[in-house]
Amino acid sequence: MELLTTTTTSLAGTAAYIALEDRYNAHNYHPLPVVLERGEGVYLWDVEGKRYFDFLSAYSAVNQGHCHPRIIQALLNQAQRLTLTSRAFHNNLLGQYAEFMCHYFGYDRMLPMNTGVEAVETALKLCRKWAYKVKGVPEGAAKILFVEGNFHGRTMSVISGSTDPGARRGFGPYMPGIEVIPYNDLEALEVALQDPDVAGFLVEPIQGEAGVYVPDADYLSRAYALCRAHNVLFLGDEVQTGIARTGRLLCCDHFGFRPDVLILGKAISGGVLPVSAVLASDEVMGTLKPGEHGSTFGGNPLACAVAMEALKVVEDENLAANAEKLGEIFRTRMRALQQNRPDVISQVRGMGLLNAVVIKDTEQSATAWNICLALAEQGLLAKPTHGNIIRFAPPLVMTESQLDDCCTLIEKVIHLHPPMLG
Ligand code: IF1
Repeated sequence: MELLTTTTTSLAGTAAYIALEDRYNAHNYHPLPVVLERGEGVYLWDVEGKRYFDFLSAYSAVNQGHCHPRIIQALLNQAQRLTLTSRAFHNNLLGQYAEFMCHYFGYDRMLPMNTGVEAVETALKLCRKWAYKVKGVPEGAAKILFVEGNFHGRTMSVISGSTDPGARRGFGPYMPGIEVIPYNDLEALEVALQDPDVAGFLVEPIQGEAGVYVPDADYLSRAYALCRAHNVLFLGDEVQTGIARTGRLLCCDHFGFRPDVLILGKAISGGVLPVSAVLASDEVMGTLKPGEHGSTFGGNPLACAVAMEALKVVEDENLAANAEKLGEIFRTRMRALQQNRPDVISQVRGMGLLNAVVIKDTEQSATAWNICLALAEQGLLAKPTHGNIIRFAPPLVMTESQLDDCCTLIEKVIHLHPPMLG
């Protein structure tokens, strides 16, 4: 592994791109100072031709690897035929896609949307409709449980249930009918479920943005059983944990159940274009009548073609099994590194190839950020979340040899880190 260094000339190129974005784009992110222009498989190249291993995968949207040839070919073929009709008319792919999705994930019906948060909003609306038309909750009184530390997107409804000040502050007034309970706490859930107006329980199987928090082994299955016992819909947000990321097709598969309402996004399309979906039973999906919900691009032929190919790739290339195998190797290497440098690393956690290394510092410290800068210098891209937690989530097509090289890079950067006191 040759040591990759940023030459002085690249600063001019990179800096110019960053300056242009800084001048004209909203400052709603704080990216690493890297300007990317090409991706292929597990690799990204910046504008100076420097190559990186991608350990963020666009927040788990590029599970199949960047620009997967089969997915790109599906995009190109369909793009030259028909991209969008709106749902005012039928198109020849939506029925095939809906059938494919229902068989692939094991549900009666699918509702196609575009972004992950639109799918979450769709699930919330379905849950309320179901509450009034099936469960018998008085109109306007339905409650939906969220958990502390959640992340479900950036719209007003979901930030109304957020406990992250940065995601929520200054956007009031908030959506009513949302109750937040502690995560990974069955007692708190059981108490909340005593309220007959509770219609749904929204949860990520693993909390990604919060810092890859994996709940107790029996939390999700027992939470599901409690929801069933109280006639409450379990709304599983698998936007980030789904599509083989955690070592099974769905993270809930590790725990032996399927959510009443399954929420998917990101890697459904392999990161090629925004595709999301909600899957549920006839009873739940049947509460929606024509004209009550939709979107301009939801279920467009281009998305249908791309998503079917992207999901076939997941199956054909055994990406879940690969994620399971490589995830074990990664956590073993990182835990050995933690033993070696307990002053720098306080914890390693995750499932499959959704992992986090917690840096032994405060959320406000720049240590994790500086480690990510050093990793970028070495040709590996990762980014901290909530200050001191570095998320490591490469595309699921990574080989064992590539993962070995990446672990060596991470070990090198941590070993070079000065001793941390305290
Ligand atoms: C950002 C991370 C954040 C999600 C889950 C729904 C959505 C997401 C579990 C909404 C989106 C993205 C959004 C992006 C950064 C990234 C993210 F966790 F993946 F890292 F923010 F938490 N449910 N996650 O993770 O999907 O509407 O974005 O398609 O907003 O900063 P979306």
